[in-house]
Amino acid sequence: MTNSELLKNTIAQIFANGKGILAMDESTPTIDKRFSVNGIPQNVEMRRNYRELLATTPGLSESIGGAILYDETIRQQTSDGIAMATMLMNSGIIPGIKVDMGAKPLAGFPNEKITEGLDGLRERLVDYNSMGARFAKWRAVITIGDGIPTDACINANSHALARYAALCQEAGLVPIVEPEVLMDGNHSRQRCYDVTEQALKSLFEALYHFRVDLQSIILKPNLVMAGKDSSQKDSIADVAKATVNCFLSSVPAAVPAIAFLSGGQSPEQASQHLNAINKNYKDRLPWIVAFSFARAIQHPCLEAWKGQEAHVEKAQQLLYHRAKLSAAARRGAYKSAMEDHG
Ligand code: 5MM
Repeated sequence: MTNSELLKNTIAQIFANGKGILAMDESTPTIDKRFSVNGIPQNVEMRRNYRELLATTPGLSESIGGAILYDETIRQQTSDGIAMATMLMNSGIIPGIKVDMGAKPLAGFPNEKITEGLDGLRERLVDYNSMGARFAKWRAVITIGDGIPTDACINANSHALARYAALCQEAGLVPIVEPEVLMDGNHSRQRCYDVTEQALKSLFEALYHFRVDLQSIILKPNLVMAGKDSSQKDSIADVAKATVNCFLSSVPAAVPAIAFLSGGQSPEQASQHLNAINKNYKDRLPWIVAFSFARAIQHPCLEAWKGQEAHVEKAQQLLYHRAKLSAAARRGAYKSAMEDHG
């Protein structure tokens, strides 16, 4: 199999039969913050227990075709001594890995960030490949505020995403490219539309310049919606329409799949929005439109677990259910009545 066939084959497996991606790649500060909110001790063993709970959820592979791991997790084993990536692979879920080193302040540009991690990435990708990872993820963070984002911030992040993606393809790993326009702020839906469109156009220009094969990437973007502190209340139909229009004008049809992040929406909202896009615009979309949710799949599960062994079964049932609903939304078959059967 050529490298290009390998990458396309990985994408086909991840999204086969209406499946999507579970993002379980929170960095240590992020997962510790989520643990702290739920009164869960923040240490390496609890993080391992939680990631084992996620990876061993019975039936998860009915809805999840790929799971993104964090560096600490891919080096850990289940309590039966099986490497976490092998555990996932054995249950029919392709393991992936977050390879960026986080979003850091962009010098000279207050309140803006640049994602770091390109130094030594070629060597790290070889390591991750040998640990079983078949795809990777890099997240750029774009903030909307007074006078921001600047062109400099958007273009610097696009440049980094493109260099990362080229290195991944060279190493035989599918790059997930994630330019996230944050929901934080009181901006309007139109402002989110404009910034998302600019970020996507900048990204695809950079991917072109760095000779990235667009047929072998996965795009992980935000939805187009008003900021979470905005007085504008978006309807589900408004968000679906704005998102589809924005993406049709900025994402080439060569891209095989778009897998949305959830970005702080409630699990129900994330399902409703994805469902409306697939249900109402199916015939106009040249790409698979799926999900790569972290919070919108994990939230009820983490709340139920509370770090206690006695709650593992219930927590896994909730994870299974939320993954099922996300996959239903990918098919445009989600209905709010399904929420009751968790
Ligand atoms: C935007 O975050 C990604 C998707 O998660 P949500 O569906 O909750 O928005 C997520 O994969 C994120 O990139 C990872 O959790 C890593 O984030 P940190 O902040 O830990 O680097």
